[in-house]
Amino acid sequence: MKLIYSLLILLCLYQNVKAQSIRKSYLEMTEYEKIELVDAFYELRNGPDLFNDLAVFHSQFFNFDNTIDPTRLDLHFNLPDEPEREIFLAWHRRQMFEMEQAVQNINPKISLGFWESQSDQALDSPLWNEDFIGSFDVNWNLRRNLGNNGPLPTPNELSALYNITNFFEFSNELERRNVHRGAHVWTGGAMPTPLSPRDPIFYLHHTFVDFVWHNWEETHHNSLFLATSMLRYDGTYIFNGETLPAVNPNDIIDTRSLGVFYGTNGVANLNNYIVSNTFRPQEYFYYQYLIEVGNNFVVPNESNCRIESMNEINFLPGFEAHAGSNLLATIDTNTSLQRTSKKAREIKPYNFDKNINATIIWEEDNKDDTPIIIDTYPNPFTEKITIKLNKKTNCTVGVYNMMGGLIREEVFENTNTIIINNLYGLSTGFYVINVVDTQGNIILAKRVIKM
Ligand SMILES: [Cu+2]
Repeated sequence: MKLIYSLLILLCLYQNVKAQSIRKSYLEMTEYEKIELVDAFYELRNGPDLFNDLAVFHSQFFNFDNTIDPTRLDLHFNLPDEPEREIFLAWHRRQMFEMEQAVQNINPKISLGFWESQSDQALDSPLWNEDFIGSFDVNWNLRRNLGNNGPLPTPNELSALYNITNFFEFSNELERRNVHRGAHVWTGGAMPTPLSPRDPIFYLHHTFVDFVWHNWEETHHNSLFLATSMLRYDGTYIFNGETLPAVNPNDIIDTRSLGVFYGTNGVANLNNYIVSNTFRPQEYFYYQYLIEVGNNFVVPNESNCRIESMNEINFLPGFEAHAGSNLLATIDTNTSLQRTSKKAREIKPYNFDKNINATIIWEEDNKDDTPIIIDTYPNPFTEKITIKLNKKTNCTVGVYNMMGGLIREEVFENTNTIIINNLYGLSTGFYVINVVDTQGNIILAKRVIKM
């Protein structure tokens, strides 16, 4: 066990230390971390109940039929039809952060752990132990039905995602297929319903989805949302007396913007980050294995940061701690003690209201080649409109008014860029563009606005 560091400055410790996080597989969490995470979940459930608040919000805005109210946004399945509304990955990232902050208000050392569902599929996996996530099933009346409703993803399904280069295609494939869908349907109970955030496994699953997006982005550097605001995180939502800040989804494409890092296979790299204490008076990074700090990890003057491992912390070239910064690096020897869970567990089950039975209609997992729209612009349009598809196709494009009247029809051959010109003459308002394949099936329908 060695500890190498260029600077170790011990200064004030805030009384209420709060963390940023190194997230890891729950299999890499210490017993202490697991017990404390479970306890924090019980404490949150006992009130004010963030689980219920997130679940109710998530179900209210789950997937809204926006032909009824085109101004209203929703959280899921906007792709491939309406990329300008797409916020699935960013919204759930911010949701994980909200839950993690709530957990850290209870214990600043704890972060969310993730469930790698492409490899961890046994019914007797430690994930479902009564001391861990198994504990909630009966106590919270979640009615899980492990393994009976659909498959978890295969390792190949996961690696196929990493090979996609277009962001919207990646997001769409991730959301609709088994890497995301699998854990929802496989777990059963609340998980395949819009109230899924009531089940703690939701957070271990969506932290995994977030980890997959993080890995993809680190490779492709290609994430971009057309939407600039998000429900709940639009600066108006109040939970427990606090107004949640407005978040532009494009501002959280890098997990570092939230102070979040991922450790895997025994190594956590802290890099390209400036400690700012934006969220926390002390940023606290804990990982029981090797932590390597370098490559533009900066602790500026007057900032406050704590890095803690049970084994080894390496400060590498590129790491900077400026004069006047408060940096504490420690090897933790206490948390290997097996703590007995507090479990101040007043059992407070959910009422199994009818919402919980409103099962999500998951798309069939057909691997067909239906093209998807990756961009439509401008929208609103004035003179012409361009539709970019993810692949070349033969198709007929029809422009319809809202009464269903056909206004324009054009045939396109072997193209992924559809341009419809000379639209000056249309009156302002909504129109629908249909893209029809050579068999006459509508493969895309898209609502657009004439200005
Ligand atoms: Cu969701």
